[in-house]
Amino acid sequence: VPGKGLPGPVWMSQYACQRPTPLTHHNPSLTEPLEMLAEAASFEGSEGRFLSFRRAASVLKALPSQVTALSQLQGLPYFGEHSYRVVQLFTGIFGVGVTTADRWYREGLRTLDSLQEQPQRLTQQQKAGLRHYQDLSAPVQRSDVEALQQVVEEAVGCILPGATVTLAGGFRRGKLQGHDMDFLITHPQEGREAGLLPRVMHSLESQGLVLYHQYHHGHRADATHLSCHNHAMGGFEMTFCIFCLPAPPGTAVGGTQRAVRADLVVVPISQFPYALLGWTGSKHFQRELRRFSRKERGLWLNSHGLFDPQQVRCCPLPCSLEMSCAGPHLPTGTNADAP
Ligand code: 8DG
Ligand code: MN
Ligand code: MN
Repeated sequence: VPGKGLPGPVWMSQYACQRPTPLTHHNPSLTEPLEMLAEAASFEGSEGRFLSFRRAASVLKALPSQVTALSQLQGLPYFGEHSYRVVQLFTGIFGVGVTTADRWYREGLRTLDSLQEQPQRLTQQQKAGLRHYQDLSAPVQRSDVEALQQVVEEAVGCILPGATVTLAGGFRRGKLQGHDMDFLITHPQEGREAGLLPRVMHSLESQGLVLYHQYHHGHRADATHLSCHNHAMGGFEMTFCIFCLPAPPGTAVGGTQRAVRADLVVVPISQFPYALLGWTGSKHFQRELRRFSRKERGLWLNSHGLFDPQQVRCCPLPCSLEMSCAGPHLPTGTNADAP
């Protein structure tokens, strides 16, 4: 029984159906914002966070008095550890998205060690991500970009003279650091770029620079098909890599090597302007640009082209890029949306 001071923690069932939920209660100033957070999480499609906020609000409604100190929340269901921190830890692993991180959390996993003990849960990509977790959590620097661009350009130039390597992603928007580097590879003659990537990767591997890479075949014939579905994943030949680079001089690990993430994408020259725009980001800017194109201009934009839906016959009928691409309406200089 609480004394004269603040009421102590109370015991409460974790099930709302086993406790009173009065219509008027003592904590609306806390439950209302929690319910707003629940609603926001729900709009974002985050069912887990929606339930956590909703349940926390419900618990507060059952309390016999107003909460005035954090200590009163101790031991209450849904006021312990929040999943956010763990989900953030897990999504920091290359190859782990929010859905996977949230599932692991719900299955009771909390640490990187606990994941390491269960390798059967992990894809090859996630294993590589976990192996290089520490290196990959340090930002990529401009000096890394220059070092990698140089070796990629050399490999590309040897295999296909005239082919070019263009930096995209956050660094093209002027960011000084990033989580990876994004390079687009093309050749001024349409079609010459086909099949280039495996040979480039083989060359880089033979130099001992590749720690991991996951090759994706392109879907060249399907460029307009992609527009119909507004694919986030492009249909280009590409690879998501982890490279081994000398650590930038002057850092704690200066002189030694470290792992860095890079995406290499091979693009036919006819789609290059759209690919450069799309891969320059930011993700938000691209989403907005595509929304603007669709809503205000009635055109579908993606990393392959700008399409007029009136002229595109959607799948399953194949259609050529030439007849449905609305043409080079876009400026090749892109807007920056650097954070
Ligand atoms: P960061 O690496 O510094 O974190 O920032 P960023 O460079 O803006 O982010 P990013 O994740 O490397 O993505 C760069 C752009 O590439 C982004 O606008 C989305 C775009 N992009 C495509 N297709 C694909 C794809 O298949 N996978 C990924 N990850 N990004 C793609 O156009
Ligand atoms: Mn990037
Ligand atoms: Mn990237």
